[in-house]
Amino acid sequence: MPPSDLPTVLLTGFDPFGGATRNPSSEAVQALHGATLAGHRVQARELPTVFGDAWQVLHAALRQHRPALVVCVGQAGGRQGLHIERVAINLDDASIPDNAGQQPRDRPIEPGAPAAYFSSLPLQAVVAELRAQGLPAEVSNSAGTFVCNHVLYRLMHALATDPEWRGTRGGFVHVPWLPEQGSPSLDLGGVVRGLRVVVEVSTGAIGMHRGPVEHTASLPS
Ligand code: PCA
Repeated sequence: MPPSDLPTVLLTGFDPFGGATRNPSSEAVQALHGATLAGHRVQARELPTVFGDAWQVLHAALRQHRPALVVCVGQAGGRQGLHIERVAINLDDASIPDNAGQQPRDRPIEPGAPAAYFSSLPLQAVVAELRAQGLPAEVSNSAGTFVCNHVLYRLMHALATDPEWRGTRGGFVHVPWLPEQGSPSLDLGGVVRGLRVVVEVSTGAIGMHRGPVEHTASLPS
């Protein structure tokens, strides 16, 4: 099968924010752009670290590529290992300005929509496989209240409510600083290896025997 006939995996990272000059999330997904992974073709995109705009770029990429799997990736300085996010909450509350100078406080993302959505990645299986391959990883119960949570919420809201995306899996991975950014850290090679595992497990290619698939229902509003 020529590569263009393969189902697509969409990976996104963010541009540097908060005065940083690098963001490992974007560098790692770009390293996988064009790869064939677990029978899927990888498309990578950089999202701006900007409330609203980040979702516009992701939504356009969804419409262009119609992926079977979407994994958004962001940097979470101070965290150790790969954090596979379980949930996004319906709240923007920024402790620093985004890259457009916006700093929403205590603001719902989608007024009237559910309080939260769960990721539809097989969280426990992903973490088990990452650890089996020597990479530090855990399930995280908070993606924060900055742009990463905003993007995960809007992604999962779209996947849950728009019949166009029925059957598409989505989720979010936070990655640590690079060694030159601070400690704890993970080098770029480790992040890239980790994302490959996330895709392989989430597409069912490996490791599903290691843990249950999480259910995907949203919480009641
Ligand atoms: N991390 C931020 C936004 C962009 C990024 O890489 C976050 O955790 O919200």
